[in-house]
Amino acid sequence: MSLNKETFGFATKAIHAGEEPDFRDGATGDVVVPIHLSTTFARKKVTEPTGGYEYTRSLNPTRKALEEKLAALENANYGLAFSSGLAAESTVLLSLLNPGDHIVAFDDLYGGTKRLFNQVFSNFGFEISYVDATDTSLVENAIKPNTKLVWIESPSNPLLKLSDIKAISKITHKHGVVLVVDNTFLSPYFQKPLDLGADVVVHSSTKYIGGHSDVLGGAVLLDDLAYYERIQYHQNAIGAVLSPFDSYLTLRGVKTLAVRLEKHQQNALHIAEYLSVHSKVSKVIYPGLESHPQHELAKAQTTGFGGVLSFEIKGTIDNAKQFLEKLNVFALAESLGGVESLIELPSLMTHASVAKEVRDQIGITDTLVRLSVGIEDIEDLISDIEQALA
Ligand code: P1T
Repeated sequence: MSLNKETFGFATKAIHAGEEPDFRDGATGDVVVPIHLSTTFARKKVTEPTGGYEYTRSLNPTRKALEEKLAALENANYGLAFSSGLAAESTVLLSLLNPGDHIVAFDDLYGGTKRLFNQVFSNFGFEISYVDATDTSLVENAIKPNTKLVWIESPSNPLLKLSDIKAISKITHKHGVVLVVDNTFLSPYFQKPLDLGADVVVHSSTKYIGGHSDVLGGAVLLDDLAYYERIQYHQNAIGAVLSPFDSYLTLRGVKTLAVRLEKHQQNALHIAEYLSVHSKVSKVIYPGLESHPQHELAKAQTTGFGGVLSFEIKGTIDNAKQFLEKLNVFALAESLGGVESLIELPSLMTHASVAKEVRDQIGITDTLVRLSVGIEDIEDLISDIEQALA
């Protein structure tokens, strides 16, 4: 079977891309790509690696299948799979920047990404400015002669703020700056940043792509050959690669991305509407609600709103803690994007590494709660929230 990446639908690509059965002589025709655990690959001639494979850090058949599948899903020419989202991010930064270069970043980002920028890369001479990227003009105003990269999440973590990817990409292209979009929250099923003008997409594949909270991983997807070669070179040189077994788990998970995300979104919208009229809730943030300030942008640049929502509970941080600890179906845990519902308090958990003044300034209050809505029965999720809020 030969797969035409251009004409197949998303769900077909999620199942088949990168995993065409091998019918060569002596091959078995596996429908599912095998887990190639071998760390090294024998060759008959000194200068001729077998099938291009030498050593698993450089290239592994199971990881390659995943990289091809993820590239097909993001409409990208190239894909690379890493041992975590942060490993993917670090490798992109090390590949595309030099000390002295300046990054313009969205002020609302995953706490671990901010920690990577502020506590690690800033020590090596990288300069970082944070702006509210919901306002495209603030992004342009922050660009300086040494700016090399703009880094955004859309929707952002945990405030679900959107950036206009197409408008920002016009600005970055005008200034010769690389636009990186972290597409973790929507996955390529709901948003394709490369089609909107971004240069590089990164993912924590730990989340929706893996989908089952059992595999840590990251991915980089892009169209530009020169950038791809630089990032691939660094991926091998640094060694932050996804293992063959984790590649297999991710391949297995991503096949159901389309059906999972439809259900995540259906449940999330239901809960967002339920919370919007609850007397103990002061504010609900979900791009699928008309009350979201960027609902129209969400409709224009995405094909769905995702499964994550945040809300503010009335009262104090102790009320918020009590609520979180009373839930039975929602697990009180960091992370998102798995089939099971998770709940957390960003100020004390995922964004605890962001300074309190910064959290206050951007709106991560002590009573802001983030939900990753799973694909359980909606009645059970609502009953759980209802009893805990009561
Ligand atoms: O955890 P890791 O696979 O290294 O990915 C980091 C990362 C990158 N980008 C975004 C948008 C993320 O949300 C994350 C990880 N986030 C969580 C663990 C969390 O609970 O928000």
